[in-house]
Amino acid sequence: MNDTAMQDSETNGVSRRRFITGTGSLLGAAAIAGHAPRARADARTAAAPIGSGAHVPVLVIGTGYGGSVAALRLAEAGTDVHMVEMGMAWDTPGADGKIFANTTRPDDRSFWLRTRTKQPLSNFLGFPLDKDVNRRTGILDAEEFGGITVYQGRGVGGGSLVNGGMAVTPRREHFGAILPTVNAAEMYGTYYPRANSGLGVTTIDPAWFDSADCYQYARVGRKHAQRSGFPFLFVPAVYDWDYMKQEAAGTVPKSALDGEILYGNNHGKKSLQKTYIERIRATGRVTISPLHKVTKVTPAPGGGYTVLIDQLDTGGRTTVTKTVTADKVFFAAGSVGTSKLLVGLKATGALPLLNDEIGRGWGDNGNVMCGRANHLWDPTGKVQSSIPTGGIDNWDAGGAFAEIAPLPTGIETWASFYLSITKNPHRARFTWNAAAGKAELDWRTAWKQPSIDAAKTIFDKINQKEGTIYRTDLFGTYKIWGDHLTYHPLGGAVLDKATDNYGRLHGYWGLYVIDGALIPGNTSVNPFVTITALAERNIERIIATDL
Ligand code: FAE
Repeated sequence: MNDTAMQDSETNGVSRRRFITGTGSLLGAAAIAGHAPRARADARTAAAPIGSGAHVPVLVIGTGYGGSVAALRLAEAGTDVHMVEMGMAWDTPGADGKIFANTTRPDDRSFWLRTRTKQPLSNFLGFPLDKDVNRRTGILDAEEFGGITVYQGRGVGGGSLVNGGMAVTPRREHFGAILPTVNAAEMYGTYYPRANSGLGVTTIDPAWFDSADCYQYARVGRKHAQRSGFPFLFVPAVYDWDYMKQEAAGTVPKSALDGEILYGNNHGKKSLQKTYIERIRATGRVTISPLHKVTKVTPAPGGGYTVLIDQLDTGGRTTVTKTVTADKVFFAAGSVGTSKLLVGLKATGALPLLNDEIGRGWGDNGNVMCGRANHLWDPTGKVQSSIPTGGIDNWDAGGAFAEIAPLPTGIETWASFYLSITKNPHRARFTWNAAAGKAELDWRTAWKQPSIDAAKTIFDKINQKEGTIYRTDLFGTYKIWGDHLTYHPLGGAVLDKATDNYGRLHGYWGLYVIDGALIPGNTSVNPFVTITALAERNIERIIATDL
């Protein structure tokens, strides 16, 4: 059953006090035909999205970290909330009986409206890896701008559906550079702990790490880092370690140990669906409309805001355009989604009073990837857990924090692979191209050079010490650096610039930003814990003063 089919019959009779979501399954037809089991519907779940003409107290655009924190806390405070999500619900198995596709076997579920995959690792041993797929509203968006491809999650749960689950709190001494106008004592005393607890963040058992075959690659990474004098540290994550131990023992279906990650994890990972959104469901005050995309927000004649929403089918086509009103609107569409919406709304006169900071301060969190070719006596293992657990911290000396990442190919590669987060000073800006009717980003490919230089402070030294070389076959032919992408878009509606110090947009009462767009371009580590903690801080103040 897809939510388009259900829309007209149930829209008007829906109580806002029930949790409602469409299935949005790509392979819904197969499920109906009995070729795949349908996920058991939650008792409070019905396949009815928001109806045209509806009025809601609060509308949240997006169901990632910021949006989920806002919806949960508002609902707990007694406010009814409607969440609008352009991606699918991801609650229904496909023809293979699984909700999510495997990273090594991308299919129609894997990419957002593409006819050919665009995998972050495009090549292996020089051979291209991408393949043709049907154009569907899949889970991973590889959104291309002039100088950079920005990877983002699409669906109920946002980036938590596709990300590596690395849940890192930045070192406190770096916080002043990350969010200079936010009280660090409050963040480290209250909001980071609240976020870590809400997300279910834990660290691997070091004894198991030392013995598990699936972390041989990380132990090799640790050994090489330490032999070159770099500190290795365990990176916390949102994976159920007990489940992973059972995967290793062969007693449960495998997920992290079967290479699942980029296109979703069928087991083990505590995505937002299993944490914040599970708690959101329990409040009974929140409804969610998947496959609904907000296109316009403008002041309503009688107060509040008029919101235009396109309902999509799984081919990405608009099936109906809805108009709803909301007293308050939270932009939680992610750094790129929120920035694109806001620059468009300002430029086209829907929200002309937004200030000139809109679209500015966007950064890539200094992401750059590389691989090293190890000696034959340093194998990294056939089975690699897709959840990274270790990092190399050279931030203070070299401006780089490198995750020791897996290459879960299922074969021995003798490769060590890394995602580095670096101190890159460049910031880009979103602007509105009126002729093309779309937002553009002025990032330039050459701006990755400081990130490459920072990563080299670690890996040149390790290569020299180990007598090894960089892999040149992973990102093209004879290309060392994965400098074409980011997984960590940040900024575009920066805190205390485009908004006040709690995310209230300047120029309009009742409009808020509550996602990664608030953070000015870099968090020194992986960003979702900081996005969650900042959202916890801001929503607490907004509930106390604005509702
Ligand atoms: P996000 O989670 O992106 O949620 C925004 C939601 O809004 C999405 O579901 C969109 O589909 C939806 N949306 C956008 N526009 C609209 C619209 N117009 N109407 C309706 N809905 C809309 O935002 N971070 C870490 O900390 N650790 C990691 O290990 C890690 N690994 C990553 C791996 C990958 C492959 C990727 C792509 C990201 C990774 N990240 C990681 C980044 C992390 O997932 C990201 O910073 C957060 O998801 C951003 O949270 P937001 O709440 O800002």
